[in-house]
Amino acid sequence: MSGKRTFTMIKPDAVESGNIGNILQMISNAGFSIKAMKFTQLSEERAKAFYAVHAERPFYGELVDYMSSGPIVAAILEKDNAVEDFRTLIGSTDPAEAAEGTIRKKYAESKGRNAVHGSDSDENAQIEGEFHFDANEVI
Ligand code: DAT
Ligand code: MG
Repeated sequence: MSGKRTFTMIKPDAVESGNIGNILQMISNAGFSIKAMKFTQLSEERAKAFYAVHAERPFYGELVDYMSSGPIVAAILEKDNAVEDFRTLIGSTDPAEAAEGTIRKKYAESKGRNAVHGSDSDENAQIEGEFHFDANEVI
């Protein structure tokens, strides 16, 4: 049985391009409800920790610099089959490969600056949500 919650970030490129509202509208239209949300900025240390699973990848330094370069919106979302359905809504990592109508197809600039994060498993949704929110900040 798949879980009901996932974790997302609207990344610095999408905040900078003025698309917070458009992306939240797409998330709402797709049937997700917001259980926690904050406008914040990751320090370099926090970005390193969040993406520690990618520490050995060649793009890690670039990813950490980018994700700490400007404000983000972090949120916990709820819907049946949340993790899988949210990955479908955001589309492929590289917007050039993302399906029509997906958030990344519409708003991402590149594979690195790709507008949104979506958790890849129920376990990571839990871990990533707890990284950003204390229990009393979650509905
Ligand atoms: P996703 O965000 O689709 O789960 P991922 O977990 O493989 O993708 O990678 C995490 C982030 O790292 C991704 O959103 C953008 C960045 N990234 C991945 N592959 C990259 C690459 N080849 N070049 C630059 N950035 C990359
Ligand atoms: Mg991922």
